[in-house]
Amino acid sequence: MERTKTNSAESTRREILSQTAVWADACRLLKQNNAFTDSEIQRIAARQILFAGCGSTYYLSLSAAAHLRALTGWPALALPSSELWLNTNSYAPASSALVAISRSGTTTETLQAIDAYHACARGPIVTIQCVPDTPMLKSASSSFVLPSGAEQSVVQTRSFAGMLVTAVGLNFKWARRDDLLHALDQVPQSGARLLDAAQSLARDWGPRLDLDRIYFLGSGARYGLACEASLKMKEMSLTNAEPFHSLEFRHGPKSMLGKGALVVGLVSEHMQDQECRLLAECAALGAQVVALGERVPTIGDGVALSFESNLPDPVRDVLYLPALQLLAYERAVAKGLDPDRPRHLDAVVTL
Ligand code: F1P
Repeated sequence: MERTKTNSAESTRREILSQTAVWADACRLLKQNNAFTDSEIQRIAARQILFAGCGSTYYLSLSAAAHLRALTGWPALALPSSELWLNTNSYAPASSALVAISRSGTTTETLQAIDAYHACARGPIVTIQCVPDTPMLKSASSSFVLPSGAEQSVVQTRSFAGMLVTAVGLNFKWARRDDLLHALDQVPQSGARLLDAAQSLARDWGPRLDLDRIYFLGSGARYGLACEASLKMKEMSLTNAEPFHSLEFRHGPKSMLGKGALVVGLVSEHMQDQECRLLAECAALGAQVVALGERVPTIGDGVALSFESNLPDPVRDVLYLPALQLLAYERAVAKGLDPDRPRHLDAVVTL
């Protein structure tokens, strides 16, 4: 399709397609930063670790907290920065550390949440961000700054993915899982190998404007990614999109299925049977199905993208993102929208 002037969208596309280099930078960054001694980790693990962010970075927090719980069994909780800022006493007292995540490092709610948490002196504050020398650093006991993740676009794509790799790597450091930290180094290469297939899937399914409602299903650490995919679809293509914990979809939302529905399954290896059974039910009720995962079957007359990374499950979550981001991008372009300039949105929310 000839890109008209309004469809320049070059920044978003460039940032999505360059993201595996940012993943590699995140892996290098993790080696430089030795977050916490054994005794500090024991103190942190004893109580709840909070992850906080806004919008995309809140959804990243959801994924990172679920990932840490699955990896270690530690109590980890994700919340919007505004909740920690304005309801500090509901969350801080039971906690032992805060991981604050912000692409810009200047979002008001996240800065206020950090100050509120610091005032409680509950434990160390770790920050993950893409812009150096921002106010977010002043209260941090440890910071992971990923400048190559910075974007011109409003919507987060490579920044989100790079910060996710960083958060996942931090979880491995806390869990003392050097084996998984080492495996994480292979992820950028696996992601680069996937980009062509992800672009092809997005070019086929993004322009399917006959599909007017989209559901993203994911469990565990993939639920936060389903939330992020849903937000990308709203921000870039102005499409009704909703995330659900996979099997929750049967409990009511299934009634929305029919010809105009697209269901995107972020299939987990350990839940594959249950999740693929659900996706098959969705196809039988008239929905189109896109299945993403390590090795996934085509369901109905939909499409499947298998990563075939042969990497351990805990390192693979970032591999879902390129296809999800490109799907929203291609749908926006097909609708004549410019993903570089999403309606009503700014790159940073300051209050
Ligand atoms: C977070 C944010 C998101 C929004 C969009 C732009 O900023 O404003 O709320 O969804 O992705 O970024 P930051 O605190 O991560 O800089």
